This record gives sequence, C-alpha cells and structure tokens, in this order.
Amino acid sequence: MFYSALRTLNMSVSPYKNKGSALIVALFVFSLSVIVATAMTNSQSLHIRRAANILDGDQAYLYALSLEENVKFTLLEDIQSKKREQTEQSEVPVDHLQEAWAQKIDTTDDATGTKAELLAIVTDAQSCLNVNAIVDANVGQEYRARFKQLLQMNGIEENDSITSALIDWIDENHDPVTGGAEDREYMDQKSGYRTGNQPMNHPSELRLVRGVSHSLFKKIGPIICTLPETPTKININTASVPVLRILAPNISKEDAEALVAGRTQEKEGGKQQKAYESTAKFLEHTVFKTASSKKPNENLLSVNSSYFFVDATAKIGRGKAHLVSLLKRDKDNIRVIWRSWGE
Ligand SMILES: [Ca+2]
Ligand SMILES: [Ca+2]
Repeated sequence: MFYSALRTLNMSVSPYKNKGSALIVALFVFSLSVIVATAMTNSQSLHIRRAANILDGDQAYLYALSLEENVKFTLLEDIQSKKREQTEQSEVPVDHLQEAWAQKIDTTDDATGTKAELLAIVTDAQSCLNVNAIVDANVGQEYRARFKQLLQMNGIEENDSITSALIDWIDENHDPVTGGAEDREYMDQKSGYRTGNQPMNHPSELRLVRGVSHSLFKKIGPIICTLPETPTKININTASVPVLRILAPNISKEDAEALVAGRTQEKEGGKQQKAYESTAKFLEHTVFKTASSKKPNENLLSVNSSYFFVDATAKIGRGKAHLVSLLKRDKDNIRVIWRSWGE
C-alpha cells in the first residue's frame, strides 16, 4: 500500500521539477565545497605567514645577539691592542669617543636571502654618575655632593630631602637617615611598596624614590647610571657637558664645553691628541685655574672605562629584536652583566 502511494506521488511530480531540485542540491554542495576550500586556504596562508613571522623573529633575535657579540669583540680587541702597545713606561690605557668601539654600527645584511637592517650603539657606562656609590664608605660623601649639585642644576633647591631618601633606598638598613625615608614612609602610601635596600639595578628605579617626579626623572635620568660595582670613576674622555658640569661646583656650561674641546688638540710635532691622557692633564686645564672651587676631586675621575652599554636593534622581514646589555670588560675578558629585551 505504501509503495503504491509512493508510485502515485512520483507520477504526480513533474520530471522538470526533479531536475531543478537536483541542480539546487548540486549548487549547494558546490558552494559548500568552495567555502570549505577557501577556509582551508586562508587557514593555510595564516599558518604560512605565522611561520614566516616566527622565522623572521628568530633571525632578528640571532642578529641582535650577533651585534652584541661584535661589540664585545671590538671592545676586547681595543683593550688587547693597548696592551700590545704597552711599554715599560706605558701610560694608563685611554678610552675615548673616537675609538672603534664608540662608532655606531648601521648596516644591512642579506646572508639569509632577506635584507636585515642592523643597528648597534655603544655607550660608555662610566660617562655618568653612578648613584649606587652614594652609600660607599669611602667616596659616598663626594657622590652625595655631586648628586645634590645635579638636583640643584635642575631647579631642585630642597635637594637634601631627595638625597637622604636615595641613601635610605640604597642602604641595606631600615633606619632612616636624617630627613630620609625607609619602608614605613612608602608603605603608608595608597599603593604601598618597600625600599630596595640594595644597589639599584636600573636608573628607572629612581622614579620610586620619594620626591623624584616624572619631570625631574626625565631631566636627571640620562645623567645617572646604576652600576653593580662601587666606587666606579667617571671617564672624563666620554662624559657629556651636563656630566662634566656636576664634577665640581661652579663649572659653567662654557667651562664644560671648553673641557670637551680640550680632549682634541694639536700636540707638539703636529700629532693630534684625541683625549686626555691622564686625569692630571685634565686638571691642568685653564678652566680649573680661574677658581679653586671648580676643581673636581681626582678620585672621581678616570681616563678609561670598564662598563659599557650596548643598544642593538635588528629588523628582518616582519621580525624585530631589540636588546640592551651592560658589559663589563676586564683586561682579558668581557662578559654580559645583564641583558634586557624589548620592542
Ligand atoms: Ca635602607
Ligand atoms: Ca637607612
């Protein structure tokens, strides 16, 4: 009975209508196939792009490390060539801004088939005021005076307060010095935090110290550094005009510019002097003859450096790597103290 009814139904359906339905089904299946195929192609393209980005990123990372390695080699070669040139009466090795290590690396490389843009800048990490020395048993007092002068040069007259807070931030005890600030003062704030009670690892830590505003930090941040060793000396052959100005009271901008100009002079016999050969030569400059108050403490000064910053960037395709490292160079060795990766 059922089959009989079905036959009756089929007979009542037009053959043209059957063909139309088949066509619609065929079109539906075809569209579905196209959608699935497109989605698969898109997904595959995305995976290929993602893989290419990862590959570019990895290559940029390795290029940045190779830039750092290149700088290490140049710095080591610099100290070893000075050692080779040493005579029995040799003078102290001198590091200055006209040497190979101080020249920017700005180049491209296509060894991998894709052009890589490479940039590395080396900065002498002893061309600044190492604030960690502010608590040093031997030179702390001198460093405090230099730090206060830095604040004063930037319009901060209440500089004792910030200096005392900085001492407490770095010293390892919890007893505040006169006018200082230990944990209790910071913990009482809305978002409380504790003092470091150890040498600073990065200049940005200064921003946490009581009284150091964002605008003040922007001014003094480039003048200071936070080296893991104290005391370190300031290299007079690489220090900038603002750094030279804080070496002693009353050094004007013009004085500091004259001191920078004094690095390069014509010597007897037509030989070009590229840097101060010794701190004694530096202190013989006419700038220091006009007023005794301008004369820096020689214990603060040096003509060479052991610490260097490397700022290296590598770009390849869609990949980019940026590193900043602190290097320490000894006579026969150079090592990375810390390395920071960023954008
Ligand atoms: Ca402390
Ligand atoms: Ca303290």
